[in-house]
Amino acid sequence: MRATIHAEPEAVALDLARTALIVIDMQRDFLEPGGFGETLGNDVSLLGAAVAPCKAVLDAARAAGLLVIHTREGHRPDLSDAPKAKIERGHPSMRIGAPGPMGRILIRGEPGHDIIPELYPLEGEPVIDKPGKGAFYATDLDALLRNFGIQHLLVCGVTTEVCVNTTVREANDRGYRCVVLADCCASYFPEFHAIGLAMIKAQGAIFGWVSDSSAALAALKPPALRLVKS
Ligand code: C5J
Repeated sequence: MRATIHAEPEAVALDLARTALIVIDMQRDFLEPGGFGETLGNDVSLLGAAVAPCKAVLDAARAAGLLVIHTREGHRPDLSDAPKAKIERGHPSMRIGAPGPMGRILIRGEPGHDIIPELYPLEGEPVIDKPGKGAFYATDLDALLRNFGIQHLLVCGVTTEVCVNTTVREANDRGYRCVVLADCCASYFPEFHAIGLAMIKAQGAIFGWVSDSSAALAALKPPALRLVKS
């Protein structure tokens, strides 16, 4: 099924059978108090605005039969996949691997590492565990997308300027066309959110396109409903 999504700098034609929704790092460690995001001194409540729009798009993507992929940033319990340079970076209140209120910070299998209940993956939806900021680095995401014949990605998640931006750049270099849904993404820094989106769509969509949840919902509606005014 074909659809057009309104986006900047221009609308994008989608083949929905070749379009996946990717939800990046909507984990308790980033969105809830006591996790990795808060250890870095951030106000994690700022990410909450993305949850409802993201949930609406997730529900619509599932109803439209899109491939839905979730990612989680985190490390093995023995930290063998965590570069020292990452663990030692900055002056967080707790470092990666330290015991926090939601378990060890950014460690796979711990409560804080898991996806928030509102956006929890359904049985069968692929979850990509990634050690880095980009979802293609040291994962099988590219193989999975190619095997499903995916050409377009609708992108949601946190944070806009870090894992969303890095993943979109990686995807773009691999030939995927990314449409980032602005209100389904968030940052601890509203100005970085804005500039992160501006960078993606600048210069004629240098890395990708920027749209929003209402445009995505319109594009994902069954064709018979698209003509009906709401
Ligand atoms: C960060 C992410 N900000 N998911 N991770 O460290 O954006």
